[in-house]
Amino acid sequence: MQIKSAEFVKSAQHPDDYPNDGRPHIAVAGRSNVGKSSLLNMLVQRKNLVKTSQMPGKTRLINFFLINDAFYLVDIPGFGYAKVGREEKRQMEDAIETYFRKSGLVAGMMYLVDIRMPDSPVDKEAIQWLNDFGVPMLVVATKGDKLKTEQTRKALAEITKFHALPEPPLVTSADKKTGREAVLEQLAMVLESAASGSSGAKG
Ligand SMILES: Nc1nc2c(ncn2[C@@H]2O[C@H](COP(=O)(O)OP(=O)(O)OP(=O)(O)O)[C@@H](O)[C@H]2O)c(=O)[nH]1
Ligand SMILES: [Mg+2]
Repeated sequence: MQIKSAEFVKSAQHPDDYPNDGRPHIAVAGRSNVGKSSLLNMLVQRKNLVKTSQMPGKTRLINFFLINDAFYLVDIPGFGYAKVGREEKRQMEDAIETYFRKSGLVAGMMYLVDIRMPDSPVDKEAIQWLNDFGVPMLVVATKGDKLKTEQTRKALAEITKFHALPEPPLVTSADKKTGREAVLEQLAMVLESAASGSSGAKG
């Protein structure tokens, strides 16, 4: 898949404000600070389309980006940010759940895991919770530049086992700009199966 255009559409908190124009959504979720915004920028080859944070937990709203005038990439607030209060956490989870459960909007999701945290309980809980929404999930490892080849091999095996994934995650690095083609290829497949009406591989 080629990225020909990418534009920020809006930030939204209320389900009524989510884009609902028939174009499919691909949601990007993961722990706070895992590199969601950085990966999105890498995918669309723009330095600052999506704001990245020095301060984790900055992205509190759901942010929608229109790609190729054809589908939305959606930056979901990060999970597990310690400084979010209980009430705010509940509100964010409600917003995310409503988003995923709004029928037909979300064709697929990418769940990002930091390659240096192969067995994070926050990820485990989030992946199980998100899987219940019945949207096809692609797990992608971020910050691949942080590990050497042998460590990477070990980490991938551990992530696959810990989260009981059907296959090892793709490895990306927003710093080194690697893994882009493989991720886009997978997204194209998800979009294709959504367009052809089959909901793709469940879970
Ligand atoms: N070395 C390295 N650092 C990365 C990579 N991707 C992101 N980072 C760094 O990780 C930090 C968080 O990146 P973001 O892209 O803002 O992460 P996020 O998941 O969007 O964070 P929140 O929106 O706060 O949940 C920043 O300091 C990035 O520069 C990567 O591939 N390699
Ligand atoms: Mg972010």
